[in-house]
Amino acid sequence: MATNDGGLLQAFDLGSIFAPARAIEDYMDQFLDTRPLPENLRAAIRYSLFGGGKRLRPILVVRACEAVGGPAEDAYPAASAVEMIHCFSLVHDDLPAMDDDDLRRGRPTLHKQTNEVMAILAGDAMMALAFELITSRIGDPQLSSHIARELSIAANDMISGQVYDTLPQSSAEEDPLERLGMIHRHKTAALIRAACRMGAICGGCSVSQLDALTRYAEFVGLMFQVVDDLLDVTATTEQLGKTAGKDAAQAKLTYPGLLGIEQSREEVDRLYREAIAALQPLGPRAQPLHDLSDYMAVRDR
Ligand code: GRG
Repeated sequence: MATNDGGLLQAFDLGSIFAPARAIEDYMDQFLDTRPLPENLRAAIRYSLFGGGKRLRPILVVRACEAVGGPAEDAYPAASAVEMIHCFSLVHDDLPAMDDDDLRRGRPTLHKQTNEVMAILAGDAMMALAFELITSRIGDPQLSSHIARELSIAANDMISGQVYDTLPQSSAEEDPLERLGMIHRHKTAALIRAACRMGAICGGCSVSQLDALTRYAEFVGLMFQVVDDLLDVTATTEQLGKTAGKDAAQAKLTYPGLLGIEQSREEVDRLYREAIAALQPLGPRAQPLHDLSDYMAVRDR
């Protein structure tokens, strides 16, 4: 049983929600072994990919595929590719020119463990590998190009979100809450949205199923980042495995900064309820996605 202060009270079994994570790690591992890479680059990629992430995005791919009646295995290439893009973004986000962080997933960031050049190149390589994986492992050319398109659009949205966040061109009149929503929808929610859409597409979804899962993803994607903002204020560095209190230290625009902690929790609650409502048309096969939103609302790291 888990709860948060926003009034959600849900039961979920974390072990079973995340059970496919191991198979996806094996899939990435085996794919990486087939690639002719310099050994130091391979080691750097491995350090980033197998560094203890929660695997939320690949699990969303698999669970969305199952929610429309597809087999989990059909989602593994897209699930692996989205995790590679995610790891790429974390490695680059941690660089001195970006967030300048020393700690990630409870360990030194990649540029601290190796050096900046290697971290830049390992990030670049993970981006390219993600698309190589999709185009070489999804046999149906139409499906493969559809998945590559979904992921490339999301990766570009993520980059735009990082630009909105760190290199703003905004005017003083812009509503800060709207600006924050735009940053988060691009920087964080776009990849979560792509994860759900790719899973649905791999599972052979109908248009209405894709619409429902897109709506679900947009709510949980934003909710994930509001929770992330809250954790930055309320959790410890040890708990998060990354430096806590960073947003305030860098004077970042955040939900707790704009709305306060209580109202941010209410926003989590609202987004959670909208996400659950969006799942309704999918029926009982969407229960794991329901459970995942429970976890995402109350996670503590
Ligand atoms: C690589 C496409 C690309 C873009 C580079 C650096 C950058 C541009 C974008 C930053 C994107 C970013 C780091 C967004 C933050 C999203 C976020 C809260 C990530 C943490 O996700 P978790 O908690 O991490 O799922 P784990 O470690 O569990 O995998």
